[in-house]
Amino acid sequence: VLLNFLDKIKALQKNPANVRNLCILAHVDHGKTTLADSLVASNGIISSRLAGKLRYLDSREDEQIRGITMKSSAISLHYKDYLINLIDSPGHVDFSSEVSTAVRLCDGAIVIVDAVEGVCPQTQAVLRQAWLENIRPVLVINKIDRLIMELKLTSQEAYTHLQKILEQVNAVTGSLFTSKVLEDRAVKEERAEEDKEEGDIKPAECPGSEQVYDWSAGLEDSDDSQLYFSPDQGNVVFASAIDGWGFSIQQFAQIHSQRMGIRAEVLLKTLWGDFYLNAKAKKIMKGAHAKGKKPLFVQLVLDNIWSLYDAVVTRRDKEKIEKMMMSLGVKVMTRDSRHSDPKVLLSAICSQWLPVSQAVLFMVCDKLPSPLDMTSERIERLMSVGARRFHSLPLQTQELKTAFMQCSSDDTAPVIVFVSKMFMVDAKALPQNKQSEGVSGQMQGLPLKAKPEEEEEKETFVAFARVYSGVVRRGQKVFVMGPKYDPAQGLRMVRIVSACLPPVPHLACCTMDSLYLLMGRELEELEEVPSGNVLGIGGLEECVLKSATLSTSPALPPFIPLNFEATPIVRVAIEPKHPSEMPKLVRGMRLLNQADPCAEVLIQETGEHVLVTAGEVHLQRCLDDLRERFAKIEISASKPIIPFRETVIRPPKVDMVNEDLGKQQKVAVIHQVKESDTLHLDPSGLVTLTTPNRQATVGVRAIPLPEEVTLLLEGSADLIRTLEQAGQAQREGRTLDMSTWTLDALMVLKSRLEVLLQGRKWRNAVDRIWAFGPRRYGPNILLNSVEGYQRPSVWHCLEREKGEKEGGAKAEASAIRDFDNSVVSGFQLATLSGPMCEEPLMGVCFSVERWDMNFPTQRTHLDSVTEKDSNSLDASVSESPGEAVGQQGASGKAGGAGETPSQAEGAMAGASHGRLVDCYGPFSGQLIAAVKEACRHAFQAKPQRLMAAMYTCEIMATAEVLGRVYGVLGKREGRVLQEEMKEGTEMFIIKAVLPVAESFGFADEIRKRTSGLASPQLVFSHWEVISSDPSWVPTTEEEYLHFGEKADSANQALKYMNGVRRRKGLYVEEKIVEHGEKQRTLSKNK
Ligand SMILES: Nc1nc2c(ncn2[C@@H]2O[C@H](COP(=O)(O)OP(=O)(O)OP(=O)(O)O)[C@@H](O)[C@H]2O)c(=O)[nH]1
Ligand SMILES: [Mg+2]
Repeated sequence: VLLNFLDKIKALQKNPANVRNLCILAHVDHGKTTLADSLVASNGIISSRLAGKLRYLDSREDEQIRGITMKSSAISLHYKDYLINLIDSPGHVDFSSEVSTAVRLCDGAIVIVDAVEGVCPQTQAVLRQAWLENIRPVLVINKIDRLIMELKLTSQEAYTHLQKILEQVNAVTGSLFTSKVLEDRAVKEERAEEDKEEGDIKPAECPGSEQVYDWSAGLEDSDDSQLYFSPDQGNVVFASAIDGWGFSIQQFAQIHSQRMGIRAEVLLKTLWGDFYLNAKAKKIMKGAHAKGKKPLFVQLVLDNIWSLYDAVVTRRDKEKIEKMMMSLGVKVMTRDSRHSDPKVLLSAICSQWLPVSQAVLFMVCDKLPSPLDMTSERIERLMSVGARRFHSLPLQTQELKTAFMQCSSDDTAPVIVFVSKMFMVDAKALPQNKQSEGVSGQMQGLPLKAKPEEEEEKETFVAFARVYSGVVRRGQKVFVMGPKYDPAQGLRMVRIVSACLPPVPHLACCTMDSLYLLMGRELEELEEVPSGNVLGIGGLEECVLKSATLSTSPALPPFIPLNFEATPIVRVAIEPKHPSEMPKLVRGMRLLNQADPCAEVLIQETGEHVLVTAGEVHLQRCLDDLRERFAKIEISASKPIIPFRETVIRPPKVDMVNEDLGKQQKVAVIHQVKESDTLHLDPSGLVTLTTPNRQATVGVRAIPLPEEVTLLLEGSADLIRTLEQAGQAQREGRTLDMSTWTLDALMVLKSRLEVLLQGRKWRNAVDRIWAFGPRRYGPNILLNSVEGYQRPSVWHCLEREKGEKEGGAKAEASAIRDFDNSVVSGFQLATLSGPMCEEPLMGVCFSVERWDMNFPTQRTHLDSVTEKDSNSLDASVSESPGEAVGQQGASGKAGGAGETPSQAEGAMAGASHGRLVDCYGPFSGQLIAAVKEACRHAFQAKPQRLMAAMYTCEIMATAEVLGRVYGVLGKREGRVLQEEMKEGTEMFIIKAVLPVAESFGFADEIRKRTSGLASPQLVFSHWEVISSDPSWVPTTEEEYLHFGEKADSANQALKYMNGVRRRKGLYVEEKIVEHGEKQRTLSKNK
């Protein structure tokens, strides 16, 4: 049977017009895997009696136990002469990266919405993901049985309810569409502009061509009729996946047109909507609502279903059931009709009468695009990595677009494949190994690689991939394009795939050892896979980490990176139970890193192995995987490491007990900075510091950035990174070809900053921005306020991009200009880890107000230190901590970060040959250290605060448990933002924010306290200043009464800060306050 099946699938694969690559998307628990079961059962892979109970695609044990899906998995099915490559995806936020891996490989999606819960946060998220990847969705409104059995709605009420749900979903799509139209318009404008620049054909000369010139077209002209979900469009199915039924109104239109003698087309238009049947006149009329009539949908559709449930489940009326079965033409087995659970009979009847698989599969084949329908817009987007524009790619690269569009399986067509993730399978489960098993035990050593037969070699990686062009054959060699590969460069150096490549940056060559058909838990071996199909590829683990672009043509650029919605934020340190097993842990973590799209694995400077995950559930899964699959050892994980940010605020006006502070506060703060002969602090907060060799003095002041500015900087990180790259390119004499869109976005960013930074203090500030940091794009600013020091601002490269003349060539070579980069580096280090607990800074502006250089002898070789040299220094400083520590690795210790300048010193010492070497080391190093220290002290001269990472969550709960939900939230420092009744239900929706630090076990606690009624999903939202001052101690009688001697009951910030310091092995001051009043003015640091 299976062989037949396989042959059939292989034959279908060859006809891309009849291939549908699609994924199932929804909020958690809305019934994706249950629906997938029905579709799988329709192919006889599992029995239809088990459909919905088995959850076949949840192949992991923990998926079955927890009842949630944790990974995307694919299965190929046939329906009529169509091939359906179906991917089930998880709905839990923690696994949203798995959704991204699924969506990328598809052309369409089934979006499921629970009929009771309606549109939930993840529903919106997946709709947005579908939009971003340009794939077309169809809708399934599932769990309609709950409206009957749980909410006990009448058919009429249910109809109103369903209408509302449809409105909600369409509202989300509508807003996505609007923003997209606006974006499209921007692109059109860009094109029009480009054409103008090139000075080619005028509009009048090409009346027939596309209306490129009609770019004034706004929303009103855009065709959105295909866009919305509407039953009469055939893109909505109503279903109860668990009871096995589902229908679209086409089916009912057909049924009733025969029975009632009304044309099917008429019924199709009127079955959904405000129409009713006028029995006397034998006519369908409009205005059911106004006239108080039953809408057709209720009368002809819902009433049938309602009475079936009533007869079978509620009243168990044997006679009635018999009659209904007769009229529906349904026969059931006696063991079903006699079953003690009426649901068994119900689903036996329903799955014959209105089989959900037929309704869904028909809709999918009818409404979703085939691989041949790839739009040129989608292809251009896939190929336009970074800020590059498609039209600036090499011609050969642009020509590949045709290959995508043709989706040809000709031998001449270039092979184009995208791998969206790597997943691990037990080597024993691979088909080639299964066969050998039967023959003899000796054969087992043969398969795969000729490595010694070891325990560890039992698992291999398979790539989750899709062919976009050409035929993929077993044993074929392909290029592997790294994310930074530049086809222009590659084309100059290589032509064809061969084993011995010249060293092209970011390009490798790999052999596809084996090809598989993905069948859920099983894999079937294939010899070749034609264009347009989803497949598994073995043998890539050496050259593909998580995702990759493969091709036989070096002209192909890497696809744009997957769009991940979740931010990995929960980090734990991991240790083997037995220290000797460290190597196994290291190997296991490496495998985990490869197998999980969003988990990050890093080794901190302290030697700790750190795992960063998207949330608690994800963390648990990663730990289980490490224990059972990847490391196969016992491990222990630290408590989650919570990230914090450090910032300064304006001096507060009142203290902890709301008393006016007057001048005292200032004194208390300033005493944190210890003055010495090289360090001076003036009462306004300006810190001046001189290098040990006394050749340079810098004066720095820390200023809190307005909150909106911090937010804007944080949200624009990618843009700022592009700006930085452009600046870098410019300094190296190259140009980065940025798209008009990016340029415009940067101009907008600049002008928004100008608007937000108003007032005397910020005069011309935006043009004086020297750098952003940490890592050159973080949410802190270095400001050039040095009188008489001219340097180009960070926006300099924009002006040039816009075609304006460079102002006055290079800034005149001044003695201090050479050391510009040392100042920036010092700032980068200072913002990477702050003085409170070595966490990154956020929302701080360091204004350099003084920078004096005082060289003992006039240096004549000044000009020999070229721009290039200082740039290479800069690269080593900005990149190495980022790379080694990973995205959020900034929690690393100062010691680790401090290593970087010493490398930098090396580079600089080489560059500045002949410079005097004094006993304090190279001068640039001294300057970096001085700037860093000055920034730290300037920071300490201001009131300091910790910032906590915050989650938002939406909790759905019934009125009875609402109080308990608030109780749990309150205990964990959560804050309710909004509470409202979900329309048409008894449920309340509570929107709240909650510090990540207090979130562990939150979901479990809520679930327990509400007996499983409310289950929140936590999503990282933003950073928030903790209002309490960590350096505060009670001093007055009243404060003692309020907070107790040590004040630790109240000072959450201090508790967090000391927690972090302890973890990092930093000095933690344990306070013994004896005489409060005296204590207050003592230095707190030492
Ligand atoms: N009443 C009712 N329950 C359903 C229906 N479909 C699914 N369920 C139940 O809903 C729960 C979740 O179903 P799943 O199919 O695992 O949901 P899912 O969308 O795959 O969940 P995740 O993959 O974790 O996001 C299970 O307990 C199902 O039995 C339905 O049509 N009616
Ligand atoms: Mg599922």
